[in-house]
Amino acid sequence: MAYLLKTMWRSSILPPLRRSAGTLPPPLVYSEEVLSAKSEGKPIVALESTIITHGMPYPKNLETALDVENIIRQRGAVPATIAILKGILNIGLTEDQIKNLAQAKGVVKASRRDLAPITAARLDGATTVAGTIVATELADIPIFVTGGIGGVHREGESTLDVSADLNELGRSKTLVVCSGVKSILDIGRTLEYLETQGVCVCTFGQTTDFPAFYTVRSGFQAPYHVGSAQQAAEVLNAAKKLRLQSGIVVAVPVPKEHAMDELVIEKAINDSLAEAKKRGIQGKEVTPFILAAVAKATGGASLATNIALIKNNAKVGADIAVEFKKLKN
Ligand code: PSU
Ligand code: MN
Repeated sequence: MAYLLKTMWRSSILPPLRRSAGTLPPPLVYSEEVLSAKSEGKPIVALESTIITHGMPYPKNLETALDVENIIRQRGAVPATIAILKGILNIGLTEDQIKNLAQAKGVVKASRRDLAPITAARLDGATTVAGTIVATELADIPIFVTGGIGGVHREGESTLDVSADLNELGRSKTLVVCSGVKSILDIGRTLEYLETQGVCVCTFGQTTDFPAFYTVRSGFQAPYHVGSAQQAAEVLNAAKKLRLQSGIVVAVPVPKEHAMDELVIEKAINDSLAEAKKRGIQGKEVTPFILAAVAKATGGASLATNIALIKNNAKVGADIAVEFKKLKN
């Protein structure tokens, strides 16, 4: 094991990491594109991979993953899709690696608690928001784009089903761009929990109306809003200077023309939640099950909304990364 880690360290020419004597560097591999972006000081945007393997069906998952990467490139930043391949944490994937992942069976959904066993057993793992944040901290990539983060599930006060994404946000320096929290979750309690964790939640735009993923408004308020990518970058910069070690959520509402009808989505979610309960779906299976059931119940409309919002988030995230680089931090 020690030998493997040493060889990987040399072969991937990692940038220097602060480490104490006697500890090994983390087993990371950078894609060529991300490695040169790092050495040239270009802005980088991290992307998760659970959305590819567990969040969307093939081939839409593949098309979306590649489109999102290209949007980030067009805005002047470099995408780094993150996944574990044969036990190695990959920061940036090639097009072929994304193609394989999009069709692979048996890829493990990898949150923080799954990272060590997947690495030890040399398995493939698709990182959730929490898993991806662990990687972005190791790779020093402060900006990460996704569709939606996990949260407190409905009835979470009795099931204790609270996504590890929220704790990870509480202990990381990452800024996550998303479209808020889906109403498959308890949005109010999710915001309360983020507050407890010290996560700075900002909406992107002129109001503090917190978005509900498929729809523009959830009925809940975020404590802050940022009016531009530059302002978001300034908040990230201030957090860095203050050495807060806790995360920021930038919640971007889905563009109006792609938003779903509130009643249609609420009914689809309620039916899907009832079905999940009836079937006894539990633990990490809950979110993927409900996402698929909602997509089916809406005849694919929810999937189209999901794709539209993540593409829009990619634009915002890339712009924030570009602005963040301009700041003398
Ligand atoms: N929400 C989505 N699509 C997704 C997920 C959430 O719209 O693919 C994934 C993300 O990877 C997120 C994870 O981090 O689900 C949360 O899972 P859980 O609730 O089991 O923590
Ligand atoms: Mn859960």
